[in-house]
Amino acid sequence: MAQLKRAFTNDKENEGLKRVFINELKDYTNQKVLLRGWVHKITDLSHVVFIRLRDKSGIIQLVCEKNQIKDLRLENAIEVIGTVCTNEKAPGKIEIQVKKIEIVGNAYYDKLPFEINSLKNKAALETQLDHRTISLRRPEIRAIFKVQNEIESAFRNYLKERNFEQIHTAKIIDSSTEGGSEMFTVNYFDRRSFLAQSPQFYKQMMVGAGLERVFEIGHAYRAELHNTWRHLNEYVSLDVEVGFIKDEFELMDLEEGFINYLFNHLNKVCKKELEMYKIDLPNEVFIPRITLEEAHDILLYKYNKKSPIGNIDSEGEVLISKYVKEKYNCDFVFLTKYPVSKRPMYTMPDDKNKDLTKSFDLIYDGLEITTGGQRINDYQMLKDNIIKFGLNPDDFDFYLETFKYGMPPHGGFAIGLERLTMKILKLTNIREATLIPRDMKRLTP
Ligand code: AMO
Repeated sequence: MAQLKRAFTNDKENEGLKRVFINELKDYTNQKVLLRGWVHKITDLSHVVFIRLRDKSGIIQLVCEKNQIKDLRLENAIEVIGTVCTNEKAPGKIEIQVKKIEIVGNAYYDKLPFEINSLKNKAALETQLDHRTISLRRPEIRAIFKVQNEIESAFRNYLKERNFEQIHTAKIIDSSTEGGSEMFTVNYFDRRSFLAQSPQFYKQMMVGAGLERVFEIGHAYRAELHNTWRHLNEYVSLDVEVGFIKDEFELMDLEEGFINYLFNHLNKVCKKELEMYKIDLPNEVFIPRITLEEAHDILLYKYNKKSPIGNIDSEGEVLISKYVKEKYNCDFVFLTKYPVSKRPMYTMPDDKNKDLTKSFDLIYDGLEITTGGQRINDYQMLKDNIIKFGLNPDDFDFYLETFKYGMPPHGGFAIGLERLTMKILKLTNIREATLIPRDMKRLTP
């Protein structure tokens, strides 16, 4: 281990210096440091050359002499030894007086596919995605994934603080969870299997297994024939399932609590990234809850907008968000009580009206980011419902088994990570919030 550490820091070759990240430099004024990163910009003023060095934490100005930068090109990976100096005129008010620069990663390109160091000349999204690792070098693109990373941390921490436990469930599965034909098939030795559309069954089964409160952060696969700004064929699902609940409103409370926790967290740890995108997140959010029927009425009477039976379409999502923003000054709205006919077979019917379910969607700034609800927890009722949906209970033996052994009232929800990221940063295409997007046309990089 000691040997490994030494090799990693390369102390001997680097005058005994440990690598410092750019965002730590303010603690090293007037000291000699070792920096590593990429050449972001070169400004040659003939008597002196300014280089902007970029690492994962930021950008710093290097002051070099001409002979120190021989053969240096944009995006070379370099190691730099120099002294940290304060300079009122330098961006960030500190700069590095360079003693030595060494190229540790050569550049072999003729021309960069697009500019990395300028906010202007933004290449088309498809070009950026074609060259994903190059586009990610742009600080404003990296910022999206810093925010996404922090969403994930907040989700995990919020739930762990509430006695939830993280699970990882199988993605190669035997049968559909959400219904419909939108599944990818996979050859599984001599059988056909599918890629999971959602960890739905497994998260419920884990509640029944005695874990009671679980969450999963994992990929979900949808073979949907939608090539739109809000659909992916592989996305990250933030899934939650809770045992011993009273009703679906408890789940909405839990999700509302998460949104508040998240916004506070992002306001603390992603200040720079939010500023880059000019985003101002409120510290407190009260999310109105309206039934789907009320939403239909509002859309019809206020906007003359007819909705599909048992749902609202994407135009309806935008209009209902507009209404809630004007009336409650809130970017979110829970729509509740979806009809039985529009929800999967595991959804608990409403206590008062058996045509409705104890389910909900969360709409954020014109886009559905969550579906959730209470589930049927009675074995016989679930089995009957599977038959009512025209399915064969034998296909669901593995799922139904848990329900024979005292399944508590339970429910949960799932949030699409990329959709949430996209909406927080007001991006216009879900692919921008996806590190390696998979859509109907894209299977590389
Ligand atoms: P649903 O199918 O509504 O519900 O999915 C939940 C959330 O996942 C995201 N999402 C998608 N994101 C990008 N591209 C897609 N093609 C895509 N499809 C879904 C959305 C959506 O709101 N098992 C239930 C959840 C539950 O009840 O716990 C389910 O998967 O943000």
